[in-house]
Amino acid sequence: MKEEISNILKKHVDLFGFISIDEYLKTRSTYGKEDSFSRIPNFSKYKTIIVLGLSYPSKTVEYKGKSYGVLSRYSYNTDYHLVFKKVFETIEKAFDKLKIKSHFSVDVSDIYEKQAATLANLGCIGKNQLLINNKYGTYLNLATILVDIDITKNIEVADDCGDCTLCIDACPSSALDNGFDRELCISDISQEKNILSETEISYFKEVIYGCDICQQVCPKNTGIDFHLHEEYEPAGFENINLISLLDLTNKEFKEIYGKNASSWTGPLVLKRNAVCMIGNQKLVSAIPEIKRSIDKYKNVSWYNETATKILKMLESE
Ligand code: B12
Ligand code: SF4
Ligand code: SF4
Repeated sequence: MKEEISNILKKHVDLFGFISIDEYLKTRSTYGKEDSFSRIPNFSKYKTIIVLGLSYPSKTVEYKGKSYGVLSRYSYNTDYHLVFKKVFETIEKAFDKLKIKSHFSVDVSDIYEKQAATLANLGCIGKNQLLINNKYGTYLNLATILVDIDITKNIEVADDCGDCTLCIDACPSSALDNGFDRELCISDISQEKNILSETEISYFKEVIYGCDICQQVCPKNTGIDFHLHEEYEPAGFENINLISLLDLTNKEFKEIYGKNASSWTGPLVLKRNAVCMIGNQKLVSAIPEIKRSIDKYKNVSWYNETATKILKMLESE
């Protein structure tokens, strides 16, 4: 059965591994984690976690320069949740034929995908906090399928970081200095609906959403650039004109970015980030657009207060 399952998975994902739910739960409890798994119906009937990986290219598009903001690499085209969903629908049909019951999840599950992946011997978690696989490096998106049969795991040895500290040294916000501080991570700052401090505003130089620096400096990613999925190739909207973005209506935003990973948090977060970049790039000519947006979103304090700070910065130029 393991071979039949592996043959199905090979056709649809780049990477997969197996870990028994018992081992996952035992390891998890050593970290004091006692989640209820309430979001997974009939959790107790499942026996194995299959961890799936889809690789995405590392090659970035050229940054268009002043008055543009570029997306981080994983969000160049189709949201990986949608890509995985499609893959899973096909796998589920094949599993059904084998009478295997399965439950798929990506991101929102109670399963910590990176940790499940390490237990399935797919790699190690680097000091950049990401799963590093020997073949694909860190340029992977992960998901899991629970199945109601036992499958033994493969034995493979993963390298660890050794003495390297390149990602810690390169992180602009020192988020990796003591393990990981989520609130300092620029990727988090670029996705959360918060009023940004001057230091946080200063991080928005070229990249408008997400952050790839700790992947780009990682020697485990050297020479790794797999182009295996059309959905992860540049879609043509990675370089975003900052002023045009401010003028987009919600409907127009949805039409362009609706299926993109950057859109899950809504257009206003991206617009707030655009205003930060306009401030850092000293685009004084954008003052009227910023004023219009402050007026339009006057009831959204996290947007308004951040944009007002930047407006003052620009007006004093
Ligand atoms: C929330 C989230 C974020 C947040 C916080 C990330 C973080 N490191 O905590 C933010 C927005 C910052 C973020 C950023 C990014 N993310 Co993110 N993120 C997630 C998400 C949805 C949940 C992670 C989480 O909060 N876990 C809960 C917390 C409590 O876990 P924790 O911090 O690891 O710590 C606890 C556990 O690890 C536990 N523990 C420790 N050891 C063990 C062992 C076992 C067995 C168990 C069970 C538990 C356990 O104890 C710790 C303390 O309580 C995952 C998907 C998922 N479901 O796993 C993707 C995920 C980790 N992100 C991913 C990616 C790609 C990114 C970015 C690169 C995106 C970008 N370009 O901007 C950046 C990278 C930032 C970085 N250096 O980590 C990928 C990682 C792929 C990979 N190769 O590893 C994932 C897996 C998404 C996916 N489905 O592909 N992310
Ligand atoms: S994603 Fe960026 S800010 Fe976050 S830890 Fe990595 S380098 Fe630092
Ligand atoms: S840059 Fe170095 S320390 Fe950081 S994850 Fe890569 S190998 Fe590990």
